[in-house]
Amino acid sequence: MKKNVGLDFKSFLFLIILIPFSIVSFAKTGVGKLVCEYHTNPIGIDVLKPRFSWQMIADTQNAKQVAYEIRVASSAENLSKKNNLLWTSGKVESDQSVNVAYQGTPLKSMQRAYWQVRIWDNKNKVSEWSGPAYWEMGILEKDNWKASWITMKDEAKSTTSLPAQYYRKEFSTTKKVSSARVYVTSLGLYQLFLNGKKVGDQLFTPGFTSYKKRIQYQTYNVTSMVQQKNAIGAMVGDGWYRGYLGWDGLRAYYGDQLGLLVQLRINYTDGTSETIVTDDNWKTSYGAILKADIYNGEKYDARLEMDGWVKANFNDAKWKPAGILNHSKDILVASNGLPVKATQEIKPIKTIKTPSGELVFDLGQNIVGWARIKVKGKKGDVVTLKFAEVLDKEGNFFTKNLRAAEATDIYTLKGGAEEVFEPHFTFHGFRFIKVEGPIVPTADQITGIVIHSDMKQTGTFTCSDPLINQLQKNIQWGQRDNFLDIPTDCPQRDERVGWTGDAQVFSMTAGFNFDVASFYTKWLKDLALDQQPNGEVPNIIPDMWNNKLGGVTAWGDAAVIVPWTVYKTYGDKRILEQQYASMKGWVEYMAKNAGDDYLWNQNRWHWGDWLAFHSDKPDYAGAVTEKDLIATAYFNYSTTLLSKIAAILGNTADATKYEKLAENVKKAFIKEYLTPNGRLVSHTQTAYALALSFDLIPKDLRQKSAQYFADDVKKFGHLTTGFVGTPLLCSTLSAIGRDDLAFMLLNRKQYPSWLYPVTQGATTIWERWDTQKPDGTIIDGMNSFNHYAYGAIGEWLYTHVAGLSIDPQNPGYKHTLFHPHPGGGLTNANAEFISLYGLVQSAWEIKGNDFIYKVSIPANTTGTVTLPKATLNQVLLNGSALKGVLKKNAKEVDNNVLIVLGSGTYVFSYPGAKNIIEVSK
Ligand code: RAM
Repeated sequence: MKKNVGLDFKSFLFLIILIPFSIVSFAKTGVGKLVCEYHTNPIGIDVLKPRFSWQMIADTQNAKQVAYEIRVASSAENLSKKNNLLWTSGKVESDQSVNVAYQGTPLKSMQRAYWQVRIWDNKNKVSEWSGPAYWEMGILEKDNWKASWITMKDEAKSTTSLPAQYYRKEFSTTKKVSSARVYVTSLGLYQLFLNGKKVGDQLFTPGFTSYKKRIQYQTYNVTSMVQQKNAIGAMVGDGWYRGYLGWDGLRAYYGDQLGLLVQLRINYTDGTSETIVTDDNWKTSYGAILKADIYNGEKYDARLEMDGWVKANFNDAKWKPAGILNHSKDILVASNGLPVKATQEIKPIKTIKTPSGELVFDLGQNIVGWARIKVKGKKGDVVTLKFAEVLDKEGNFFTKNLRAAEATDIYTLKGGAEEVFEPHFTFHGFRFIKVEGPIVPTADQITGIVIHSDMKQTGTFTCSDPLINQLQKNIQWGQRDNFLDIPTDCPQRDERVGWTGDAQVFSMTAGFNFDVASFYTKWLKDLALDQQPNGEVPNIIPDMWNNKLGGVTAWGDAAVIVPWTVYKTYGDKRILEQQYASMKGWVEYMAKNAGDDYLWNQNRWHWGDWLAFHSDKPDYAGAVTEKDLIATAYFNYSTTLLSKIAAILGNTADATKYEKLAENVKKAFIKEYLTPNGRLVSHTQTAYALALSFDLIPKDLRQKSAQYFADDVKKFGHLTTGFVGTPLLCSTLSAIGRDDLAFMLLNRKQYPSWLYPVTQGATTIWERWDTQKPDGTIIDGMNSFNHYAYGAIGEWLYTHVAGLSIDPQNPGYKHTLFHPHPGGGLTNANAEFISLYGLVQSAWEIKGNDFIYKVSIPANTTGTVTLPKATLNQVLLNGSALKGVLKKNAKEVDNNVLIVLGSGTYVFSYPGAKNIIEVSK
């Protein structure tokens, strides 16, 4: 008997060989990449019904999920034993694998839950249960906040920046810690420390929200940091709350007192717990940060450092007791956005002595963040660092475009060993660093630190033209540099605020480049809160200006368009529900303004086609688009979207109401702005791009309007559009069958064009077409080298040039439309996108006379491929003629071949490249 139980050598070998095979065969249908509310294992969230997404893993074509089962428990052990489940979905016949909402027992404050999922595929195979993932709730009930807001009592009032405040408290534990979480926020920006170490790697916490209405707190797992004798402390700087904000030279918009709120919850292995909270037992002091302002920079005196201030047994006799601050805790919300982090380090590529004798380091890339320096010198020696995006025509350091932002960090040495400095509560937008002595670091003692909201890169676009590839890089850098907790217009001057128009026009491109789901979800909450009771959407969000600029066209429309983008890109229906009242408010606001004639044309302020091309030549002056035409066009567009959204949400009454309203606006637009001959009263590229892409031209006149549009592009030979027209320009030309003109605009290298800045060495997108003139002159004042708005061309590169688009009927890449448009002399283009389902790819190449097209469709999704200028008989799949199901699913339409496909990777090829190139010339 015994003998039979043991393994003989042969069977052992057999098993060794067999095991990997069985793993491979399990892997055929599996689940992975579990996320909850777009995050892997998030902690401290306050979404009461969190949503789960997972990826189906399959190595066969046409893989589909036909059912899923989710189970949730309060511990990993319970989950595996199926004990005390918080929720079990049972087997749900559904192909949904994205954003499935939790439906279990209501979740409690600070509760952790573990979940796992398994799926059934369309071949009736059930996967293994996924490994467990988890999420953890934050503080949900108001009375769970035991901590008090504290502040520095009797701080002298000041009209300029004040030093950062330091807070500390010591405490001991006697029992064994099983888990510890700290919940923390501030009025101003904080950095939290426990026993000498910074807690977490997040920066610019608690983030920028509409502070009077909501303030985020962050949750950190500090289990491994708690000791027997502890010191906890925080530095709090002015930040957006109390620092300078906006171009008026004003500060302290949200309050003139900084504050801190910390609640540390320690659970012990014996089942008891303890909570350490901010109260008047904490102590406070100023320290080495003498000034910390986002625009102006940080002044740090290392001689004033208080060694060991966040360690136990520090002598804080000179510190003063903190005061209790009477500030609401009802406005506290969990932080569910994307934390700001330092993501890259960049070394100078050049050390420059400018003609006027300045010592300047060139990072070779316009970044956002700061410089870390290492220096050695005497106590009291000073290093001054200044930041600039460019050198001027003569090669000197140029900061006139920063306007009032001083962007200067000053470090005073404590002396002795090598010292390392990086600032805490400021950021700069820069490529060049000017160093003023007496102490000057060398190039290898300087490092550029890149910071931004930590978005995963989801998209790549490349093609055969290096200049266009550089343009794409610049677009992506522009996004990194301006997605710093909120979508800013620019990161360097005395502005850096959430301009709604910029965000709106760039949102689709943003959603291709990086994962922005939770980033926008957070910002949209502030948009809704800062919206006026009459629905008016302020120009900037968060709006410290209290709507002083009023709600204007194409800017306020962010209320409708940005949620629509999130819905399209991630299939996120909840964002439509959450923002519905806000969207409706904005549309109703326009409707009220427009009145009975449906024209939003009263004499009021609009930015219009902001920063459009202006020419001095009288013949070419026709680039100004009337603002009220834009206003009525956008009124129609947002109303149309609202009607679609109402239908998606099952609100048929609103769907009909807004469809009617949109129709009336369209009729009014036609009557007021379109001649019976298809000409628009503003005979400009922007007007035609708007009217054609928003479907404001009756069918029988489209051809004529399209001709006027094309003629205008030809007349100028370049674009004339601004913030409003530019994002629609190439896509509208493509839509009217004029890829040739769209590519002409894309390929143009002289001003005005997208590639002109690239030829001038730009590493980000410029605010103006002529931010730097061909002769090197730079316009002073409002003129940024890092404004993403014109980068909105990125969407067209993905969707059109490479051919990868979302199907709005099946959003979030559940069904993808693949339709490449080769042209412009390009010989290849490749777009890749990491969707919630997995990698989607659209890549074409011209090889000799052959057109080769590769598509990848992730499991549990489908696609429709359009092969340009092809016939059914020509098309080869992986080198062989189309057959079987594929052949059945293929048809010829308008000289193209259309094929509906299930998941998988497919390589099509066919001759006729010459034909394709010809057509798109
Ligand atoms: C500028 C901003 C922004 C734009 C507004 C109208 O000050 O930088 O880009 O939206 O003006």
